[in-house]
This record gives sequence, C-alpha cells and structure tokens, in this order.
Amino acid sequence: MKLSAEQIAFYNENGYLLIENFFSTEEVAKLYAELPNTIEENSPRVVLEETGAIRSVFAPHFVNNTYERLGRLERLIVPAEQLIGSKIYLHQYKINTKKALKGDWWEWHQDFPYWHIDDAIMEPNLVSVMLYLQDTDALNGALLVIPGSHKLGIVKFAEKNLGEISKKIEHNDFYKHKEYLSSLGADLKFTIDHSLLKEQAAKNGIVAASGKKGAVLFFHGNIFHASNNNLTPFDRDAVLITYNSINNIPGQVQNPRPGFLAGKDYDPIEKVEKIFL
Ligand code: 6CS
Ligand code: FE
Repeated sequence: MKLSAEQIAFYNENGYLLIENFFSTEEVAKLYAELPNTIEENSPRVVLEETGAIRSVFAPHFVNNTYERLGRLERLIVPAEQLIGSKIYLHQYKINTKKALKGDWWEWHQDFPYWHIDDAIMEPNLVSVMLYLQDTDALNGALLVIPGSHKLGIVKFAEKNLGEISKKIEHNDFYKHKEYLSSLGADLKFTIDHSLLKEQAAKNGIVAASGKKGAVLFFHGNIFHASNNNLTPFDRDAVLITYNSINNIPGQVQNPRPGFLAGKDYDPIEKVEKIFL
C-alpha cells in the first residue's frame, strides 16, 4: 500500500509515522500463534532479560516461513522503499517481547549509531517497521519518540562506564553471546546525552506511539526513542524489521556481527503479496 504525500511529509518532518489497522486482527492472531516457533533454546538469536523472560528473538525469518514472508511483504516493502528512496534489503529483524511484569526498559537511544559503529553502515538511510502484536500504550511499554530528533544526526552519547556494563554482563549468564549484549540489553553502550535529551524533549515533546494490535510504526534510524518496562499484566510483543537502502550496504568492519544481527544478503528484496499461503 503506497503512502500518501502527506504521510511521507509527516515522516520526513517528525521521523516516525504510525498507521492503525495496517494488519487485520486475523493476520495478527496467526502471526502471534507462530511466535513460539521462532524460539530455539540456548540460541544466540534469543536475548533474555535479567528476569529470565525473553527480551528479543532475532532473525525469526531464519527458522520460520511465516515470518520470512512477513519480512518480504509487499504491504511493508512498498512504503519502506518510498521512505528510503531506493530498493531495499533487510538489515535486522527481531521480535521484541516486552513481557507482562517482566519486560525491561530500553533506554533513550538512537539506532543508527549501532549500525554505523558496529556494522559500518555509512548513511542513516534505514527505516524500522514496528508491527504491534498486542494493543500497545504508554502503560505496557509503547515506544516513546521525540518528534524531529532524527534531523540531528548521531548525537553526543551519555557518559557511561563501559567497564561497569561488561562486568554486569559477565556476571549474568542470561545470554551466551555477551559481546553483543551492550547493544541489545537493558544497559546500552550508546545512549543519549541527558542535557541534549532534555533540550529536545522540552522543544518537541515526547510522544508515546500507542496503537491497537495490527498497527504499524515506521521510524527513522536516528530518532530519539525509548520504552518503559512493562508493569502491566499484559504482554507487549512487537515485530521490528529494519530495512536499508541497497546503495548503503556495510563497509569493512573489524569484528562483523553475525547475520542474525546484521543481514548479509544485500540483494533487493523480492516482494510477496501474502503472508499466509
Ligand atoms: O545493536 C543493534 O542493532 C540494536 N540495538 C539497539 C539499541 N537498537 C537497534 C538495534 O536493534
Ligand atoms: Fe532502538
């Protein structure tokens, strides 16, 4: 489904675009029913919270046909290509499960610094698409965004003691591939300088991207965003797919991240019309 000129203008100005009823409740129910089939015990693809709950399931398309087709769905690819302005490939795919009473926060951060520094992607010409598998609001951990903050490029990071972060990770055997956890866990290495955050929030406000199940949120790689932990008894499962321009593929990087974190297939996506055959 093509975005209108107004929708594209809203995205370019604000750095995000929320569209309700993008998927039907039947489609969402079928996707949700497939979720358990994307999880493998002790897989590096599955990141756990310190509470032991699942935080993220990366690369569900590696193991599940339904999610593989969702990642190539024309209804998502067409708008993503409009926002990026070229043919696209899939850079990252995950299901962020923010479980009832256990789902932890995501601190205020930008995504692009991780893809620029960890994956050597040069330009912020990536769009993330977030599909809500449950009704999502500020109470159960909706994404919080600061409109317009995507225009600032990569901003100053908050002061963090990276040694402290890695020590904390070492003591928690809740994830095998510890070396990636400072990019994936609840204690991120690249977060936003607090005085800059305050300035932007005071200027443009903070929007909670609330939406019913089936809603889709498109958001820019540089937008300031965060989400609270989930203190409600209602899960907040969401599918996140990040698409990158085929003209912006990663350069050389010292320790390339594995394919489940940084996609290695740079061919233009071959779209499919339907998720379910
Ligand atoms: O490292 C990454 O690729 C991931 N990290 C964060 C904080 N957000 C983007 C991405 O999922
Ligand atoms: Fe993020």
